[in-house]
Amino acid sequence: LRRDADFRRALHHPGELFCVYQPVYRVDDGSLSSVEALARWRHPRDGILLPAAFVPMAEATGMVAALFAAVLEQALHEQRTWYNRTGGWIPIAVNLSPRQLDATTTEAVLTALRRAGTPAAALTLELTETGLAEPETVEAALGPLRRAGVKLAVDDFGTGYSSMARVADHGWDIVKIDRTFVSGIAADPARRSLADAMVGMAHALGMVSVAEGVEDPADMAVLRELGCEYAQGFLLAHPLDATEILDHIAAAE
Ligand code: G
Ligand code: G
Ligand code: NA
Ligand code: MN
Repeated sequence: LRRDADFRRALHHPGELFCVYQPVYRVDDGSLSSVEALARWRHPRDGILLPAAFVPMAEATGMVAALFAAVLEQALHEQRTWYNRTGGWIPIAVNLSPRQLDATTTEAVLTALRRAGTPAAALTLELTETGLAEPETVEAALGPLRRAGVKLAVDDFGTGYSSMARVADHGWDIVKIDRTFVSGIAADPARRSLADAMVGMAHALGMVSVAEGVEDPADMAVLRELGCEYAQGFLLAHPLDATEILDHIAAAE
């Protein structure tokens, strides 16, 4: 309970809640493709906290939409800074909680894009596969955003209980293959077959795939053979702060 009073206060303290950005790369040529915004909380006493230490509490106490709004605003602001420096929009992904699939979120996203002057296609929303449980709810909240051009990604694919067909029905764009299905694919033929099937299903349904949690160069080589388009993971880059992302972009130019 102390945590949730602290969090309520943090929502009004610029700087306590901030984002780090983990790059996503193209598998074929290794170029930067996009970045994912990951929330962090610089707690005044306890130091920097990871989402596991505050997202469930924010969900349980009705503060997850406010967290999302804070993350989205900062992410779009940084993205604008990168645009001003490079002249290109770097697509940015923001995580959504299944607890905020409502009209407030729909409006918050449309308003934030309009205010920031960001093209809708430069924003991706990530929702974990377990968040897809109620198709009508997902469609009502996210359908208008998809039609406006926002990209939708199913996160941690393979860990939930929704089928690929359901993802396809929603017209989602991106499947992020959970790291438990990526790690060890070079060493284990059964795991490789599973990853191959997941990438193949994504393609058959008109989606692209992102492998999460890539830590091993041998696994990366297999992803290339499987035709997985994008990869993210500690082998390629850890989450970086906004300034480091800019250096990263500059170095790639
Ligand atoms: O780096 P990491 O510990 O940040 O992320 C852990 C998990 O927290 C990931 O599953 C990620 O999707 C989730 N997460 C990160 N940032 C946010 C956020 O702003 N909102 C929500 N709902 N989840 C987030
Ligand atoms: O579910 P979400 O995928 O968005 O989770 C992102 C989380 O995974 C973050 O906590 C991030 O720090 C972590 N992460 C990113 N890349 C790797 C990796 O290569 N290995 C491991 N173990 N974790 C990773
Ligand atoms: Na995510
Ligand atoms: Mn994920």
